[in-house]
Amino acid sequence: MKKLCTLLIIALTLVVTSLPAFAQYKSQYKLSVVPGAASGWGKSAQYFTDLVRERTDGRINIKCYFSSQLLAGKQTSEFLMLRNGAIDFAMASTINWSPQIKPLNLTALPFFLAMQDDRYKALDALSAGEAGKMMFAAIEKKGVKPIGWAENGFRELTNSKRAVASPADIKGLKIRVVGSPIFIDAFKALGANPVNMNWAEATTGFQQGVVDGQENPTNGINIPVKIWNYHNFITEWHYIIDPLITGVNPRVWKSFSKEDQAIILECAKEAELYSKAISRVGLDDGSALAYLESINMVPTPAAPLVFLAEQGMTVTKLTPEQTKVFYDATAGVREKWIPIIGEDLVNAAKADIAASK
Ligand code: X2X
Repeated sequence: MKKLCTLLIIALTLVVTSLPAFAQYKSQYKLSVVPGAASGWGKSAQYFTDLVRERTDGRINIKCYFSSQLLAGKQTSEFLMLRNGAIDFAMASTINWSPQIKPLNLTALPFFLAMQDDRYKALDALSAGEAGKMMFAAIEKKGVKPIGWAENGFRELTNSKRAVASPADIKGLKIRVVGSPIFIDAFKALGANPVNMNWAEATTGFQQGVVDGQENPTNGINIPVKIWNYHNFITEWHYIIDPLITGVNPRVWKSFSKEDQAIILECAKEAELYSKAISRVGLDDGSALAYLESINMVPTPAAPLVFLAEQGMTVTKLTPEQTKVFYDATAGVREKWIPIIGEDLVNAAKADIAASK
């Protein structure tokens, strides 16, 4: 009997010590997404988590929670919940984290990227460059591990009242914006009447006519939510962009083996390519479509502006001269926000963009 017990203990010890590190992994991890599953952002998060599950042979099983489910609808509390471990992962907009991390307002500086020759190239240069490193360092310092970029998209204005091609046209319009202060400043500078509203309540607000308009990306949000059901006018003004950041709670990140961390980073990189492509298709120089064809994942519609016109929307595309009028009208907003974001970061972004030309 004693012998049997000893053998059993030896056997058990052997089993326990030979168990790989993933024995301590959770059976499921939670990833937060603010908009719905049908958004480009939702699809990007699903793409990322599917890849991770597949490449780790199911060791890391991440479930996407869409529509701000984990946030009780309050999107600007996401960063704090991820930091304190209530959430394990998030694919998050810089906009929703910017109340806690001021440098993330960089890409929300009105018309800063819209004024560049190639706004996508400029964005890629800054996110892959020194500015991107500084933004990631700021996130890490505040207690979340950033592991990759993705993209919601350049944000375009829609409204139910009239075509907007100049600041005079937007004057007096009630526009729903996210609860991040730079938006209030930008829309006030244009003479509009900005109203804070969580995305979770926004479509009901559009339906009830509580606001006249809103701003969100064409491919990523406006088409998936069928914005033409509420608004007949869209202005492609590219005034800001919200890149997305995939982030992990640092304790969760440390619990993964080095090998699994490497796999997750690789999946985040591929999700970035996919996410950028679905956000840009039909709106860039054709690179996005070429990439989606190469991975056999071309979405419909692939020509978003034609599609929106077919749904009855009046599409106004600003000329560089018209963009410049908006740029000048928001000079005070950039002046106020550059010191809050950090002069160093803004200069680093300008240098990254200049070096990419
Ligand atoms: O609230 C929005 O407009 C959305 C869904 O784009 C963000 O979360 C930034």
